[in-house]
Amino acid sequence: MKLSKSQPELGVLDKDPSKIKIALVKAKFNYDITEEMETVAIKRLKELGVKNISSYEVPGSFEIPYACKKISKNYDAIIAIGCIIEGETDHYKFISENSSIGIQKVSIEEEKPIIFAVLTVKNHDQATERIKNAITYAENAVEMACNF
Ligand code: DLZ
Repeated sequence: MKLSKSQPELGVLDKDPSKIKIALVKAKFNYDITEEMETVAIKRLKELGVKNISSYEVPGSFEIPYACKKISKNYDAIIAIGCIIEGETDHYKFISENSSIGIQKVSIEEEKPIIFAVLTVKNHDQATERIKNAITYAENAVEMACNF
């Protein structure tokens, strides 16, 4: 079976990736997943020629928008990394809603690309399967930082 790729390859970039500054804001909650996503994203950023990479940690995905707002002026793009796993209560709903809406709000307000690398999944296996998505998130950050 031929698998279709959901996204085309990285296109033409208007700026040299070695000149851009990228920050990663990573939630520590579900650390085994988010730490691995950070490693994968940084590896891909370096492959694409990004030299200036900074990392920040926050307790959970709920805190990501605030941290992004505080640091946004210093970077060309931010990758917001989190992992929200559905639990037995409604807590995950409030965290995922506020994290996603908050990240988009800060992105528009600050006119700064913030890549939504927050996984919202039903269980740990689903999260593990999606760690590799961090490759695409790194590419998205470079494309947005270089072209906008
Ligand atoms: C409290 C909480 C819960 C239950 N689940 C998650 C989760 O699955 N993923 C995540 O990133 N954070 C979770 N948190 C922590 C909240 O994001 C936040 O850090 C706390 O509610 C403190 O504000």
